[in-house]
Amino acid sequence: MKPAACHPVLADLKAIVGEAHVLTEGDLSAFEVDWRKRFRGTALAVVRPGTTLEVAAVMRACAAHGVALVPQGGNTGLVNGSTPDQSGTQILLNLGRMNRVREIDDANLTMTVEAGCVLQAVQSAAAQNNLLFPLSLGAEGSCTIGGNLATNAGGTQVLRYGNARDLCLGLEVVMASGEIWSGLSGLRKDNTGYDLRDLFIGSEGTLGIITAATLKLYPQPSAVMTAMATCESLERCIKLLQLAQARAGSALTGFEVMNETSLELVRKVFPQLRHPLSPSPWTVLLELSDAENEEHARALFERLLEQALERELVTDAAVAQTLQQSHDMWHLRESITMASADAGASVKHDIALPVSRIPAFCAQTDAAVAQAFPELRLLNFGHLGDGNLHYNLQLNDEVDAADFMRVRESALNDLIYSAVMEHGGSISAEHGVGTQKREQLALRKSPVALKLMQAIKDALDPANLLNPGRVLASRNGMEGH
Ligand code: FAD
Ligand code: 2HG
Ligand code: ZN
Repeated sequence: MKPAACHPVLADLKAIVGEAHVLTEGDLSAFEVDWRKRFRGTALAVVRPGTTLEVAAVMRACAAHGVALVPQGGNTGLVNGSTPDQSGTQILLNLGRMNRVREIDDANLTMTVEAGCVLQAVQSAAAQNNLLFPLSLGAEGSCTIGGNLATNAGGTQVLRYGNARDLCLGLEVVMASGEIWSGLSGLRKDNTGYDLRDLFIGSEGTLGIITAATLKLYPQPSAVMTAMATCESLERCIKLLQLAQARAGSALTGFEVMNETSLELVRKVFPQLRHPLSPSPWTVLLELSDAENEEHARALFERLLEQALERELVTDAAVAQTLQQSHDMWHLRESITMASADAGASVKHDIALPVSRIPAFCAQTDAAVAQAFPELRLLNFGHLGDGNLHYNLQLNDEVDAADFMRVRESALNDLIYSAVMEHGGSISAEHGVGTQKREQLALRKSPVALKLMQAIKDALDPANLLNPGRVLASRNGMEGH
């Protein structure tokens, strides 16, 4: 039993959600350890509510006892936002039991789902109605829609459909007071005052607990085709992107890049995966979605790649001929994060830059990192079409990871984030801030922006009970690690 297992809030919580859904004993590591296994917290209890009313009652009980609460969906976040700190005083509120699809309105092209619905289940529910919910990311088998909205997740379809924020029309949120804001509107237009929905999206559990969402759906495209191409330089990848956008317009639904070091690691860790093209400095994965038919999409792809070859933008290209080949191509791209985790420690930077500045940023930063940190390997990959790179540095086996993180990580982050700011970028394109980028955010965001953010936090969560120490530093000593 945990030392704090007799805390008076626990009796209240058991009365609200039932004893079976207040976990204090046994192996709680699936909830208490983050996906990357970098942070191990200790919760006062893991609480698993089944309804919005239960969430509201849990929140009120925590508020009455002055107990802080960490909302959690699938625990796939990459910035240490979804696990408790080490104090043993925080309630871990896991939304996983709230996984019902409440409504699908095919005429309005919307669906309303509970926050704990796994993203893949949301996609499947839409597909069963011959509709598309386009949000798509490597963690879709375990991340939840609540977590996706709380982090404003991006993924591989942003180019065409936008990120999680663009795919959400309404929210239901439990406030720090325990009140419920019922904003589950399916309206595409509503100008009645401040946009409360957008306040909660991307707030990483620090302003309210998302319990349900109304999401935008789209007609299923008749054909989706995938291709891979190799390029000698990032400049050529960008020229290929411009060509693809000019030729395919909104039919271009994905444009991902991978440097050779990323794919080399995938080859090493997952030798069974098929690579359609030979190693090259850069490999691009393109996806076209077509409203007409497969022949149309294939012809468009073939013309596009022929032109790219003629203009020497690409050195080689392959269009997937079967669904299996298409899955194999995506599998390579989606395996980089797993391969990196398998190979050991890394320092991640999920940065955004104007696409036009990416070559200059990389030329400058690659050289500076290679000089100052010769022991690191650069895995540079990501959503080039969105100007979002995963500029990750993999530690090699000879480096003591704990030592590196303690002594050198912040100098590495400073180097990279200074260059990001110099080139007009952002230190987080999609994973968010959590505790991992909290200090950097305080350095890089304008004082006015930080003051506004703090004012919003103070207004919505005056006692600092919701995910304290995430995004913004705590002002009452409650820290998140
Ligand atoms: P969690 O990890 O449980 O939580 C994330 C944050 O949201 C925490 O701050 C938590 O407190 C808060 N939160 C969770 N649920 C709620 C709720 N109901 N109400 C309020 N706050 C809540 N991200 C991308 O953007 N694009 C990608 O392509 C991408 N790919 C990934 C691939 C892999 C293999 C992995 C492991 C992660 C990836 N991620 C990606 C990162 C991650 O942000 C997403 O997986 C996802 O959005 C997190 O959802 P989750 O349910 O796991 O949230
Ligand atoms: C992706 O695009 C995810 O695959 C994860 O955002 C990136 O591993 C990473 O840093
Ligand atoms: Zn990503």
